Amino acid sequence: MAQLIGASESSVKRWCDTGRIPSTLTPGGHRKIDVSTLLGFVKSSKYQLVQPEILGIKNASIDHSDSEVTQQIIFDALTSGHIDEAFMHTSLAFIGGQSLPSLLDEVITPVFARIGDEWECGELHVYQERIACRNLSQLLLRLRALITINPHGPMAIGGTLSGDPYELPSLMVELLLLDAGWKANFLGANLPSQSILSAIENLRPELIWVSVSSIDRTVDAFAADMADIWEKAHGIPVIVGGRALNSEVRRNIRASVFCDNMQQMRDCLATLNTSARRLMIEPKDN
Ligand code: B12
Repeated sequence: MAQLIGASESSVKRWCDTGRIPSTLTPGGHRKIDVSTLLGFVKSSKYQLVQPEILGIKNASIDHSDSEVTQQIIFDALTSGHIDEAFMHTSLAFIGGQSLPSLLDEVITPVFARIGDEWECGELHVYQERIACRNLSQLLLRLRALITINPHGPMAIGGTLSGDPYELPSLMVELLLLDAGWKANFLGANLPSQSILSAIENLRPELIWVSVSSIDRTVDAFAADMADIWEKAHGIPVIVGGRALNSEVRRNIRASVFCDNMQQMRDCLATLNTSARRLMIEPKDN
């Protein structure tokens, strides 16, 4: 670690011994630091990775500020099941200064659009798409080690409604909210609206998100579920986003705000902190 970040070995040992860097002792008495912990330390300190090749991953020294290059590497790593490599490169881009919304919108989401396109043309097997999805879920969970979690933050809950199996957007929203200081809780995909209503009652969130990638019924039936959520939310912001939100759906459902991507969500959260209750937007025909 000392060589990796250009610090002295005695400093690293001291940080371990004082608990600044969480570590464990091996039976032989060596201090052992988890890679995620190490990357989290670098992200929150003034240190940089001066010799990233020590991490032992392929192409560690590439320019991670070039989204297309990072996309290609993450695409290869995720579809071939190399989760550690995908995690390291995503972390290196994040540590290098790329914001979380930009990383999610401009690197990871295009990787999945490409996975979908290649699957559609038969260039990628279904199993590769499944592996990539599973790996991305793990990667998003592991990225939590690189952000500062506020255990006392306001509660946010969300997920997708029945008929919508898409989990990845909500995992992204959850991570983004955690990074913004919220105590975020992804309830799950494919949830009956009744279950979301129970969660609102039991968990008393201060924000609700609904991701909408696929609607398997009429817009009216979907809008009725959203109206129940809106009513139960009783003034709490309801943020809705996702690929299936075409203009007809938007016209018919109640939401505080519609977001097309993570950057818009981050902007919206910044507004909410100061004026949570002033963001309410009624459907256009009301
Ligand atoms: C993974 C995947 C699946 C997985 C999902 C697994 C899982 N556990 O999540 C499974 C296997 C379920 C699946 C199934 C199907 N899929 Co699919 N799938 C995909 C794929 C490859 C990635 C989707 C994804 O998660 N992307 C990453 C997310 C983060 O990107 P995103 O959805 O664009 O989200 C961004 C914004 O929309 C926004 N956002 C989204 N939600 C929210 C919420 C909030 C609050 C906010 C603020 C923002 C926000 O922010 C995100 C970041 O910018 C896409 C390809 C693609 N273009 O995305 C195809 C794709 C969507 N699938 C497709 C198809 C055809 C299907 C199936 C019909 C296949 C089949 N024959 O069974 C089924 C339909 C299932 C259903 N009921 O709808 C097509 C859809 C074509 C179309 N025109 O509708 C696509 C486009 C692939 C393709 N190129 O053909 N799929």
